Amino acid sequence: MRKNKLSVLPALLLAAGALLAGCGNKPAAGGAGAVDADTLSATAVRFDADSALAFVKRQCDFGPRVPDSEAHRLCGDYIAAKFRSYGLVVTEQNTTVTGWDGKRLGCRNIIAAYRPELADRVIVCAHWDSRPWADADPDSANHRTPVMAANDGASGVAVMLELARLMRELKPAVGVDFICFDMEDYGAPYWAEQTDEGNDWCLGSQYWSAHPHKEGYKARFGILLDMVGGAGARFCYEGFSLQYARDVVGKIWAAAATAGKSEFFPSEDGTYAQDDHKPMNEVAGIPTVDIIPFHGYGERSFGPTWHTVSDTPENISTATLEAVGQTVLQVLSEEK
Ligand code: AHN
Ligand code: ZN
Repeated sequence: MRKNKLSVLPALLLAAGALLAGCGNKPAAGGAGAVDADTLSATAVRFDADSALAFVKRQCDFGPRVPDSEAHRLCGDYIAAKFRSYGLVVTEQNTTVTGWDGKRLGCRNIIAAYRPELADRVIVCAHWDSRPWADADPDSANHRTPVMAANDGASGVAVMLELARLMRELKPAVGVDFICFDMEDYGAPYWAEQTDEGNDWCLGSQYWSAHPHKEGYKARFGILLDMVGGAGARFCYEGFSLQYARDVVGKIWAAAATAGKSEFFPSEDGTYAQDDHKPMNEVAGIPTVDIIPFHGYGERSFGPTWHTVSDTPENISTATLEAVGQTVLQVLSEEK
């Protein structure tokens, strides 16, 4: 049986309210920091999903960005240069980590700051590495083939690059740190005989959370973008996000409503994801929400292309990129 660190159980811990309501929790309506969508106006700044799609393709043109590969090095250079071209200040963290397989590998986090001089900051983040093993592919002959990671990697970075391009137009009142985490997806494949409680995933964010790029670093909250370009994606409430950052969930889903994107952001519970937001919440203490698709409980919870060789640019939807990008723009426009 394949190991899956995804909990396939319904969100039992969150069930009290859900049972009463008969369906998912609705923190946007009832949470402590609930925001009334009707009282806020939609930003006039438009997220350009064609531009974001071009950023997805550009990353994939390097090939799968697996650790310790030339594609990984060159794509990291590309991402850093692109953020700099939009006037952001780029800091890199380069360290060495040990993978589940005992390999010592270079780990490179790339942080791009919009207005680094401001004390009030918001984080937008995503992982930029590709999984070296397509171990959820329907064809077992592909299980040791790298994932192209158009959705599971490039999509989050692409949305961040497009947001960075729009910063001079949006002019948010807060500073924004775009963090590209390395080695999220180096978790042990099912054939590895190890039980590391899931600590073999999210290596870059574990490192950053224990060693932020600036002394005494603080942020109001974080938004993690994971697989934000899949066709048919619906972004439901992720369990750890509700547990650690319920008010931020309310803020984001209300912003989605203001932006007219509620079809992509239904007020429903999803599942728990062992993702980069976990160390950000638990170790760095920054309330951070995971925007991650929910395609129902089970093996294909994150969508049909997850950890398969079909995670390619042809399967990216500009409608999904736009829904997420416009929603995050809306959130940033509302921070005062
Ligand atoms: C699981 O919870 C199995 N995965 C969420 C982290 C992840 C892997 N995101 C992308 N790939
Ligand atoms: Zn993955």
